[in-house]
Amino acid sequence: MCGVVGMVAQSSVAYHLYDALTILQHRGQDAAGIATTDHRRLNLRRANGLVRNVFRQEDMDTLHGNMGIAHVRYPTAGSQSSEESQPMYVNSPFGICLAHNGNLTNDRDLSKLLYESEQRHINTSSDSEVLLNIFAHELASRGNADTADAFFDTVAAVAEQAVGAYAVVAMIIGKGIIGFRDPHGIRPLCYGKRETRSGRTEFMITSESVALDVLGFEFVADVLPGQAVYISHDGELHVRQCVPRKSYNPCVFEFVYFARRDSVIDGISVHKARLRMGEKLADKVLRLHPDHDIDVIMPIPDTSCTAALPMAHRLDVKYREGLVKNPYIGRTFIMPRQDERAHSVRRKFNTVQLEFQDKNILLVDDSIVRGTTTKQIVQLAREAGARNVYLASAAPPVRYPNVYGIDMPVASEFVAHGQTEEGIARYLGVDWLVYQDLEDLRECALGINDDVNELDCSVFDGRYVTGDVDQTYLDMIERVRNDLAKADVSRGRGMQQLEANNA
Ligand code: PIN
Repeated sequence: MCGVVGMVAQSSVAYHLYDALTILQHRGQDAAGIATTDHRRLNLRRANGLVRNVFRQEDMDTLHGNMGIAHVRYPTAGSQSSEESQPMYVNSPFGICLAHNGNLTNDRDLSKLLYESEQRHINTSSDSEVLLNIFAHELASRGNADTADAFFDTVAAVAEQAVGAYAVVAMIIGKGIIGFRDPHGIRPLCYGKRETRSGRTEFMITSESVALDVLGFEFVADVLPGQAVYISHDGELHVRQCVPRKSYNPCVFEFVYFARRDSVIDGISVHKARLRMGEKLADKVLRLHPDHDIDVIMPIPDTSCTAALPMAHRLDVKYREGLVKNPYIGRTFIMPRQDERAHSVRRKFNTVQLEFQDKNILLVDDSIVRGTTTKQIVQLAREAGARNVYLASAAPPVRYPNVYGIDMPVASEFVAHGQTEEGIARYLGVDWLVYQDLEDLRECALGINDDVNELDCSVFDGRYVTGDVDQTYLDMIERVRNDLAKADVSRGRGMQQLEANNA
């Protein structure tokens, strides 16, 4: 998963991009990058690590210019090498930089085609480099054209070839910044504007509206599926529907876990969706366990706190934050290797014993993926003296891989893979387990914006909206994306990274 941002300002843009990246940091902690231009040179700093570790004062001093794009990364398909951090750059035509959130499902075919027909060499295993080169090739084929129309035609040609999920910001040196989104609108992208003291307008395009809020931009609109937004370097805004929308299918996992709850994605408040998840989950608990003996509702922080509070109200049970999380340790879920994740759970969570002693605790989590973190937390609850430990998940069982840019690895790693709910409860060590129904989850986010007619729920139902994902493809990503392959690529790097992040 990744976060992207692009900005056209009236003064130096580097510190604004840095601030925006720190706000999007939850979307990826593996690498960060900023590219700016003063219309002549491209200035680029990108490296592995957290935003605060990647950019030193001397790096910031080199990032001149009023226009730039930036990226935070968690790798979904490629390796974790710093060469695959973004923005990525290609020198022709004009000099183009690109930052991508999402994952293409046909990048291997496109890469082959680029080499065979255009002699373009793709030097990394990143689908974002493929996307950049398709964009560059299509723009080059329009001669010297450098108008908004030429850039929009380029996006249309890209959308005809690229399959999968993409929310992109690209910078064309000396020209402007363009943001575009795949025809299903799977990954989020929105834009906003603000006025300078001298009355000139500055624009930002970004993954989540929270970045607009915090930097004082007024939200203008979501970039719609198949749409593009171009802002010229002198601050003129152009919007065009480049290809017809195929559907409006934002990824449900943004609402479950990934996005910050103070973001509004495609007109849907993430916070509101999570509150609803809690209410619906409470209803299901009441249906299945009408005579429950729960003493305490306890979120596994942080994401699930929003759902757990309305659950407690609806069940008329005390809400207690008995698990304390060390905020200085990265999100274990998005640490790439299993050994890194397992190691950090105990360092990350501790218990307030008096909240557990002799009580029946209902733990609430936003989702259960591998189950490894959850299992250890259940164990912690028992060690703290809980009489019974129950578990409720605000999302249904994760059973299918994510191919659209969230690192939900391979089916065989999911705790729900080939398991009944009873089997999962046994493995996790809970007395009973309740999962949200998929239909209820969909209802939590749908019906708020009538324009959004569906959600990408592929990790729960195995239905891939792009229509090209079959077992052969899933087998292939299983080979590429398993933890071992990643560990091989980055051998020896995992613990160093962990230490750098915790520094
Ligand atoms: C954690 C959000 N959330 C917790 C991410 C754990 C799955 N995990 C998905 C639960 S945070 S496991 O507080 O927002 O950082 O099922 O893989 O063990």
